[in-house]
Amino acid sequence: MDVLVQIADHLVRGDEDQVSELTRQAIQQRLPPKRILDDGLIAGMQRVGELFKCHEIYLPDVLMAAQAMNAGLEHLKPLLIKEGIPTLGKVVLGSVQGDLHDIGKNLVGVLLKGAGFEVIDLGSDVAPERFVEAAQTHQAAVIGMSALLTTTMPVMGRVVNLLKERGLAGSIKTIIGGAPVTAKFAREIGVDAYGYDAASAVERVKTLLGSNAG
Ligand code: B1M
Repeated sequence: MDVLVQIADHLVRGDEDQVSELTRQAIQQRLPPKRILDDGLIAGMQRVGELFKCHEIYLPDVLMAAQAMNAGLEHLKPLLIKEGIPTLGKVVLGSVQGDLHDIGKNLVGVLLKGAGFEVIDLGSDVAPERFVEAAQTHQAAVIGMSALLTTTMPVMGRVVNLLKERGLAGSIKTIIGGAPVTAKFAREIGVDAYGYDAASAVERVKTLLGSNAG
């Protein structure tokens, strides 16, 4: 069986050791890291989401799948980061308040670092004030926010409002993403950019900083 199909299958079963070993094998077979990520790990996690939604698996299973995903990601991270060029700018990154999902946010961080950005990762469950204060302290050009729950998406708007209240909306740019987040929602709350996936987030941040310089 194809190694990527096996990675996805073992991820669904939450088998951390197998996912780790198979990811290592896929790298040894010289499969492109992006393919291992998309067609192995992310494909498996997608299926986990579907099974969870229709109550065929439960929260502990999802947690085990997340651990298996992280085990695979550990092998891929160095390849995705490659040799980052010295910093293109600083990005403060986090999952918004109330949201503990961090796998997608971590991937965005890995690819941003790989593209040469310095990433200040605030982790998950990050309050609006923390985003804004960290961006000021680190003199970051961009705040990146991730949300996986429809209930936590409104926190993103609170960060935008806080930046406006403090007169920072022009100098600190914002980008959002996460499974339930859409370009329409991004426009509605007035962020500067929306990233559909981790790779497009990097492109958007580059554009944001390019337009900043101009
Ligand atoms: Co939860 N969960 N979860 N969960 N979980 C979802 C999100 C859900 C859709 C599952 C479902 O019902 N089908 C559902 C949300 C429903 C909704 O709001 N509409 C859900 C729920 C309900 C919950 C709980 C409430 C369950 C409960 O307790 N009853 C609970 C909430 C906890 C909390 O946050 N307060 C919960 C808990 C958990 C775990 C802790 C068990 C675990 C998270 C572990 C962790 O992250 N450390 C978990 C997981 C793993 C999932 C699913 C299965 C997978 C998420 C994931 O990691 N995907 C998820 C179902 C799904 O999304 N299919 C689900 C892989 C990841 C690479 O993709 O994060 O989308 P993603 O990131 C992508 C893009 O979205 C984008 O790039 C990434 C790479 O391409 N992106 C950005 C992400 N952030 C970005 C930021 C950017 C730009 C792009 O710019 C800054």
